[in-house]
Amino acid sequence: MKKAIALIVLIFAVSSSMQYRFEESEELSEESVNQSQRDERQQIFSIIRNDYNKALQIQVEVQTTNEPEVVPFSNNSYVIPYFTANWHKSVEYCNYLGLRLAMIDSREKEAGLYAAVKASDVYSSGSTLVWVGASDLADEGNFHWHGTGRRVAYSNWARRQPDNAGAEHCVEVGLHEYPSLSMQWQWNDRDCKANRYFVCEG
Ligand SMILES: [Ca+2]
Repeated sequence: MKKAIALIVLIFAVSSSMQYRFEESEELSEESVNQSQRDERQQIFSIIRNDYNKALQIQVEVQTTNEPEVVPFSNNSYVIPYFTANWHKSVEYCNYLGLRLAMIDSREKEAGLYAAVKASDVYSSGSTLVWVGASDLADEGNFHWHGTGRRVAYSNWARRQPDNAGAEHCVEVGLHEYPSLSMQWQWNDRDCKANRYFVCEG
């Protein structure tokens, strides 16, 4: 009986002591969260938040660059996606990239654009045509640059172009032999619904 009482007392004492230690440690931890530790926690949360945001950013970038049909070629400020689209879709896609369908406002710029096209995967020595961002959709006969709204001042039309044959309102440039039209790195007005490679610029 005495042994039993002793055991009960012992158990009580041990459990009380554990309880006390537990409470003590709780109290200690409460006390120990001083300002500097709170600041430290805040800093850690902030790092986690930043990393999370960074991770999101990386994910978005990976999603953007991993689209299988797009093999962008970058030269200076040009991006030339490796797929064809009608003129309107080309405008949209350049905008989607945060860019615009390319403008040509000088002989130098035209030479730079052709150099970029020639160095890209879309180039073929027999025929290479790309959309640029000019059209007379809004005002027949008066070509304007979509990206700036400015009238086309500099131009390099192929012979007898623009001819609005049928209904041609968008500007393709490059190298091509049509049955009745020879384009030697020159411009032609063309049906906006035709599919062409295109050049975006930053
Ligand atoms: Ca034409």
